[in-house]
Amino acid sequence: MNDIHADFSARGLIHQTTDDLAPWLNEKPRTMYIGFDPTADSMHVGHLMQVMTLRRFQQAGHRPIALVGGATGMIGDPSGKSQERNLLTLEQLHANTEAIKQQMQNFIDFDEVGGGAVLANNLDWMKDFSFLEFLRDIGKNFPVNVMLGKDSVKSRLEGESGLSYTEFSYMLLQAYDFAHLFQQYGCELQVGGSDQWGNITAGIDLGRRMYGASLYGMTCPLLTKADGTKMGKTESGAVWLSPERTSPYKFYQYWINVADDDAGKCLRFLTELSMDEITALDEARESEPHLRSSQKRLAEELTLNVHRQEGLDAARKATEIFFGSEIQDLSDAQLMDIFADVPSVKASRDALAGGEINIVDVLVDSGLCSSRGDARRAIEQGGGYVNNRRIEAIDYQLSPEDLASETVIVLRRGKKKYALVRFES
Ligand code: 383
Repeated sequence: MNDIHADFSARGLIHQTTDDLAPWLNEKPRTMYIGFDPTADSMHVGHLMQVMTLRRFQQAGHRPIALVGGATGMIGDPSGKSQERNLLTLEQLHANTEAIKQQMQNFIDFDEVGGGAVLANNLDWMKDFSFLEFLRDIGKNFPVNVMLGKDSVKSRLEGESGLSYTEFSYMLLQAYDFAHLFQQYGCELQVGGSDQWGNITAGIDLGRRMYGASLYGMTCPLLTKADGTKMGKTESGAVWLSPERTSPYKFYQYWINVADDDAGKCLRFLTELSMDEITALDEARESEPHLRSSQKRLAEELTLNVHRQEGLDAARKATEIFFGSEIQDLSDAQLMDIFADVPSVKASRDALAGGEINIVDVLVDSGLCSSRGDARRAIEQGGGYVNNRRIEAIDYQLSPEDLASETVIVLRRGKKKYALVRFES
């Protein structure tokens, strides 16, 4: 068993703990859990950090439980949320739960025989609980004054939107999970982001009252940028782990563009690179920042981990294309992903098949050149490209063989100005 506590502290992964966990963790293999509510059909970068935490425990010889909150997802955790949430439909929740369970298996090995990792769903033990039973057996253990003192509740009562009885009750469900997992699996530690402290300590109290158990809690810092905003957010929303929501290329690009000030934290929190390698990268960021070796390493490592070799290859290929390498054999979807912000024009497929489309005309029609004279000069000076291949002749006629994907030809003028021509019948 590795000294996981030492590794966590070296990485800055420990925000708060209930006790000094080092001797306890180093004594023998322990069972611990982290919960994830199925609020969407994919996890995002904030979740990835915690999935990696589970994986670090597993690799150090402990037993992780990944809990997907089929029941808690029906309610919605008020922790860290300034407003009451909308309820998801049962169909949505079911689909989301299945999707997240599936994703979880890419990171944690649940097949290990005998005492291996567990994938649990709290709906399994909550669905048969009656309301009266729950109030009598669980609710009785919760002093309301203590509940009112939790940050998740206090901040809502102080804010404008208040909170419903339903969200107020959320912490009882999460607390009961911890007690239940202790009973069923001997789980003694719950981990989460710092937003989860109140729920975790609620579970520790409940475990003591119900079973006389000594339970432990640990929180990790939230993954934020140097400016205090959340890491893993773009103008168009979260950076997701599912390739349908965030393509491997976009995912890769996100990490390539991380600021120097944030790169060290990302390497520590999200990757399994050794601390030696990470400190060497820290030094390289100081001495040769222009090489962006941290960002490259981060993007490679995370894309490989989340999207496998295939996703990393696609992301690399797309990046090379963006920087000018020849484009061929892509799908429309891949092209649109790489050139999402590039203007496009429509043209006739029949005209393409008939060899009726001249390079000079299409450079003008696409808006890349202001006139036929301008287009001719661009080509003569070596600045006219089809699919990143230089076109030498001003009488070049486009043909279906020039299609880079099902329906698209990519035009370029000079170093960086792109336009897409979509051929529709
Ligand atoms: C549900 C039942 C449990 C234990 C935990 C839960 C979920 C928990 C929660 N977690 C967040 C989520 O689901 O809401 N109440 O989106 C996030 N986590 C982790 C981590 C984090 C938290 O899944 O800080 C970020 O990812 O704890 O916001 O018995």
